[in-house]
Amino acid sequence: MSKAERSVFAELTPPGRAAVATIALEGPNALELVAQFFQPASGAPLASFPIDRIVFGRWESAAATAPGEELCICRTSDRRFEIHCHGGTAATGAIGQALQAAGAEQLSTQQWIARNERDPHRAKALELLAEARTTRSAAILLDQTRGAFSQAWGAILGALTRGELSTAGQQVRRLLELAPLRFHLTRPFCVVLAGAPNVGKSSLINRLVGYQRSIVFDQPGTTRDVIAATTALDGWLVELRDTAGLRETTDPLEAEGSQRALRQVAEADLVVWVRDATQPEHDAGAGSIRAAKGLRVWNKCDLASPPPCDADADADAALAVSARTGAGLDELQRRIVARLCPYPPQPGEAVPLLEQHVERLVAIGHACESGDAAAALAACAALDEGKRC
Ligand SMILES: Nc1nc2c(ncn2[C@@H]2O[C@H](COP(=O)(O)OP(=O)(O)OP(=O)(O)O)[C@@H](O)[C@H]2O)c(=O)[nH]1
Ligand SMILES: [Mg+2]
Repeated sequence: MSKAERSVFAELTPPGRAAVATIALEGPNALELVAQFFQPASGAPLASFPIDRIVFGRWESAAATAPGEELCICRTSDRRFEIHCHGGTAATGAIGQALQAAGAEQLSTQQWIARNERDPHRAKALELLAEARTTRSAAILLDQTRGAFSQAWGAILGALTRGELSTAGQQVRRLLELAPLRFHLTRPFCVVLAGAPNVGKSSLINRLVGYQRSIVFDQPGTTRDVIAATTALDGWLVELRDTAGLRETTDPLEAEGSQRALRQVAEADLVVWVRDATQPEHDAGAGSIRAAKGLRVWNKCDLASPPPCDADADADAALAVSARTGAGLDELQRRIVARLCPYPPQPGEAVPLLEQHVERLVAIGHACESGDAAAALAACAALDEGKRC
């Protein structure tokens, strides 16, 4: 059989531990390929089942471990099957080996998506979906695979065609507000805990992730290096980074720890600036880095009340917490999420995933702001091109 006529297959689920894995198979001899290895439990021949019927049975091949793999198969079209087997690598590996030995070609998930999906936004969403680690990210990406972006674009084009520039501009602004999320649907936000030594940074990290990730000790200077732990806060992936306490020091090792902490502060999406309510006068001399991206926290509030007011009148009110009792921790999580993602997408809402779409949306937005309807329509048409290319 020539290469052009070969059946192809790919794993649609990501590698790794999971309850279920799915392999898709497509091609002119897909039915014969599957029928070679799969026996329906009912004993009826595979070809006798109608399209879209889920069939339970056993996969027997030389590569499969005796007595074979029990699985479900669904023939989704004349030329196409989905094979749903146990997760992990053993079952998918054995099925893949059997299909390859019988002449099918294995594709990567990306190759499979590129072959089956022409809309680049939907293709990107499918690609990211395989890497989604929270149900929230998966739900947002599923909305994108179901055409959320095409609908949003259609609404913008409709508004422009009717001469409603301000409506179109508003819709574009909302899409651009959500666009930064494209970096965080599969990759975590970076949240750094910083502050003077011994204020309870490591204790707070441990509380937030729910296990003893960082060493806690009643001596300043315990944490020397950057310690990271990934968790999900309200469905958003967040990497929490514990850092060395910041203070003036002549100890070269501690000074290096402080430098590393400051580098983390500069790179963070958000800094949680921790102070000790029992020693409100200690600010580590680092007030200058309590920048706009900082959330301010008074820890050890089980021992002392936080000072009634703070010098930074323009910043958010500092939050009182206790890593020891857990008081204020729910509110801290809520504030972290509110700062990272203040206007989360609603169910079904579009989130731009591709750089070229973001660039074109910026162009439409500029044209709308300057009242240039022709330029806005032209940029919208260019977006349509990009959407279909
Ligand atoms: N009472 C009380 N003690 C706390 C609280 N948080 C931390 N501690 C104690 O404070 C001490 C220092 O805690 P750490 O979490 O190690 O402080 P740190 O900021 O990471 O310290 P460095 O790594 O040295 O910068 C430990 O003895 C903790 O048990 C709290 O909320 N209440
Ligand atoms: Mg520490």
